[in-house]
Amino acid sequence: MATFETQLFINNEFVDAKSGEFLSVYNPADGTLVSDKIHSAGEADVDAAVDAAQKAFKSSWGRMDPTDRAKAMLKFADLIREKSDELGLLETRAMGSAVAMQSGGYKQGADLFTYYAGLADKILGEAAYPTSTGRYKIIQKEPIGVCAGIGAWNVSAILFAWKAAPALAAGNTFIFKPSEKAPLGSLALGPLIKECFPPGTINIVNGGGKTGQLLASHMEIRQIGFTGSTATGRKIQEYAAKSNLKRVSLELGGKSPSVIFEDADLELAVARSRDGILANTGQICAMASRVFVQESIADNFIDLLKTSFETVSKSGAIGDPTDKNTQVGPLADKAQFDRVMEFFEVGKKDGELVTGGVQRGNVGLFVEPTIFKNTPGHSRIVREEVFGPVVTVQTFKTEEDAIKLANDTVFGLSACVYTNNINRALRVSREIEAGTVAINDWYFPAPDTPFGGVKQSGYGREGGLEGLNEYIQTKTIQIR
Ligand code: TXE
Repeated sequence: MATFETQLFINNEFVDAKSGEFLSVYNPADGTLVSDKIHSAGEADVDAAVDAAQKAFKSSWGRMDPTDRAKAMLKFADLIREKSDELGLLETRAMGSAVAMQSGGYKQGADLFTYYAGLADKILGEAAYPTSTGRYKIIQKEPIGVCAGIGAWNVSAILFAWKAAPALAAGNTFIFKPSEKAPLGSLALGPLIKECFPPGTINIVNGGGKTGQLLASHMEIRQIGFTGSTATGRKIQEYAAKSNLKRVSLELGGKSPSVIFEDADLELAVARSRDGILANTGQICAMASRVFVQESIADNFIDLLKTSFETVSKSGAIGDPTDKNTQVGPLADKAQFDRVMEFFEVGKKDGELVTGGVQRGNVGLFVEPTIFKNTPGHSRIVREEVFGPVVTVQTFKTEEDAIKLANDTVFGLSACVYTNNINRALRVSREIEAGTVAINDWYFPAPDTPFGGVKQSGYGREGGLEGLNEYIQTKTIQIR
């Protein structure tokens, strides 16, 4: 395995953390230490990153012609695309998900830079004709300044690009803190950043919650985009409120429903449910972890899903995540593994185990794909995000019941609806409280459309034109 970067990337250079603190990363596939020398940013380091980003905003990137900004972003996108396999492997090594998934994440990250590069020179304002007051009005769209992003560990590339690409397209500069569980891929972007952007345009600071708090509380950071748990999202909002009231966008957890009607194509519903549940070992925020199936087809559906999980389990698709053919790797780290194991016990106590519910083998943090049925709505396994290859299946009688069950959650990130009746599909999509809905499929975000949640899944949107608006502020100028 090639070597990897461990320092902070500030002002286009790799530098030691002044804090003198380090993080450790273990490979969840076999428990070996990847590194205990990942530099962790303290206050002076975060200040240095903000200072570099501030200078780039005031002198280089922030003043650059938008067409040139677009060219730099397109070059960056191409470099990421070229290196996506290598970058994906670094993610896999730290957090264990299948390399095909993580390389795909970098390809989508590259696509996000391509998409937002196309918008960089199309950010236009408006003007209003003179009125009786004789005032001519200009509505100007401006960048905000230094923006920051804090990422979770599940698909770092997309979480980074969702924030950095629109921020840069609008002329802002950026600081990213990857998760302490998966810093290697983000750090490997350093040389690519240096090749494309003026110093200070994108800075990468590693660290855990303390570093995240420093960013969210910083007086000179004007916007922060966060992906992670709801508990941490609340804190980010609090830090912003207690510091400089910086703008905040939050993409938090989910407990997304999948509603399967008796008129659905059953084989398709089973196959797409399986793929959505097992992708990234179930560690995807939009994953539909609460399945609701119409009573008349419930037994049949559960049997088929069980068979399809067991087929995956026996097929060799679960295993060494660095193998390109592996579909399911281990869970990200010991904390995530313990969390999933705890939920297995909750499911067994409150419901009925259909398949899985145990660790897989005794090397690494692997678990078997798991289904529970007859879990009551009040059970923690139905209410809380597990973030593993685990689903609960409940039944419903009518469309009305299905909608009620689907909305019986504090979250609202995503939903799936399986039916061959387009009127029903659209009716149910309208009633479901979620930021995204997939019909006859599992939901995976695309660069050109907004992604984000309602209720306690957060606010703000990433991707698409709406994603750009998070990084733009409006100024009205009147001329008399
Ligand atoms: O998340 P955290 P964790 C859910 C999922 C998972 C659980 C815990 O259910 O099991 O959250 O995961 C940074 N101030 N999701 O512990 O703690 C932290 O360093 C500022 C769903 O990894 O929220 C990391 O960079 N930052 C989710 C990021 O926040 C802080 C994806 C996320 O960490 C901080 C991940 C603080 N006080 C987990 N404390 C999704 N939406 O996809 C931590 N951080």
